[in-house]
Amino acid sequence: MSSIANRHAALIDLVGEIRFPRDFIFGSATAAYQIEGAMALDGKGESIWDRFTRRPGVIVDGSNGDLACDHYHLYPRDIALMKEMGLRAYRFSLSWPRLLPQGSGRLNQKGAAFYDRLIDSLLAEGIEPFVTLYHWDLPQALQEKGGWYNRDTCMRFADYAAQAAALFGDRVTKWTTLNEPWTFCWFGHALGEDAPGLADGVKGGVAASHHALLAHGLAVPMIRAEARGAEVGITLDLNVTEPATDREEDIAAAARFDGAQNRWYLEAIFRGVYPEDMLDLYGERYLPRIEAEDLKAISAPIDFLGINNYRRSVIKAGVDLPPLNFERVSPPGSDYTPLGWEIWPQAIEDILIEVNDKYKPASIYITENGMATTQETPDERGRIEDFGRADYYAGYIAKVASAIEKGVPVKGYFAWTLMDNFEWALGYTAPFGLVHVDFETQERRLKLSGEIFGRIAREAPGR
Ligand code: PSG
Repeated sequence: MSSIANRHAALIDLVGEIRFPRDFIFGSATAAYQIEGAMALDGKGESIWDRFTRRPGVIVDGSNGDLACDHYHLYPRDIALMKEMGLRAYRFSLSWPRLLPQGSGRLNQKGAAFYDRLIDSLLAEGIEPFVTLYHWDLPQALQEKGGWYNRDTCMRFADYAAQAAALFGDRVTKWTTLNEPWTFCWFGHALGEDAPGLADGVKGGVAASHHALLAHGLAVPMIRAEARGAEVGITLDLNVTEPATDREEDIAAAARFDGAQNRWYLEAIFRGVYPEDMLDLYGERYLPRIEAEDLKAISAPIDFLGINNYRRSVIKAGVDLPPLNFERVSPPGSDYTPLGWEIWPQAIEDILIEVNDKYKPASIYITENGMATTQETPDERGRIEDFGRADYYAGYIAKVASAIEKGVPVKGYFAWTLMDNFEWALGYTAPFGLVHVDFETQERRLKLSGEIFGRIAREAPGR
């Protein structure tokens, strides 16, 4: 046997041992700005990503999401690919400025009609829609009024959530308010690497985070009121966080990083408090105005927690983002993706167990997990043999199964991502797809990882 055939056989053996409960749901995930294109079509308003990508030098390949995967037109092809893999659910986001071009006020009927077509086509194929309301494309009109620094954005978000729930709640039962508040608040407002491109340090990250959480909390009851039987949740990117050494200053730095990335959101949502150590650390210098009733709203009960997980965080004391003063460490001896993200499947089981032990969410979905490669081109047989990604999925999914066996109520798993797409500041240089996209021709092609993931999705539940 050739070594490729050997690797293939080893993968099939590994996949053949993965078992899930019969009702476990496998799906794929995307986000509006990363795939839709149709940037200014049919009345869509401008988003902060439309604006940000026009700044010279911020996107590594100078690209943007103007066309992306042209999913706005090619969605039937994309649904056919999900069907071919045997996926039972699809997590996608609604573009707020496609529905409400100014962020509030007049509804754009043509935008709503697009999501009607998408949702109806999914349901016709037996694929359950999981809707995310905010995957980072804030209407530019709201940014002009302060965006996530302005408490009014929280009310605008709750109104938008209510309108979306009224439009689609007759067919959609799974609703997620925000995708990864930590990422868009900190990368967009503290570091300036994502839209809206503000480099305001910790003060910016914390202010945006508080308002994003408040927006979530205000939206939860609105969605329930408009969409009968809705199940509502939020997606957080959570990483187990470990100190690089057992030196006291590294342990303290890891606790600060864990406080900023994980506990700030988890404690607020599940316990209605911000962590004491973080309030002390931030103090008046870095904290926004927090009203007495904010944390009550933020801790509105949710039906599920979405977890995005890619890696663990290994942290030592450093100089990044004072007063967090940390540095991320890449442990020697591990394998890394081309983005430098450690491949450490145990991390997904560890975070599931930790979150379940501490916060007891009613149920959990893995809403994203996956890996980037460098750009891939089909081989002479026209195939993309992305063994690295296929191994990654088999390894991580086996650890999710292990968490379930230990009692963690994980109900579904979504691969990031259905197809190669616009990877934010990395443009089109970091493909994450189960499906290859040729951006010259918009041709789609299932990769080996898509075949393997499809096999897991079809065969592992109920094995
Ligand atoms: C997730 C994890 C890290 C950075 C960024 C993200 N990390 O471990 O350093 S963003 C997240 C997002 C989605 C992206 C995807 C891959 O929700 O839109 O395309 O992950 O970066």
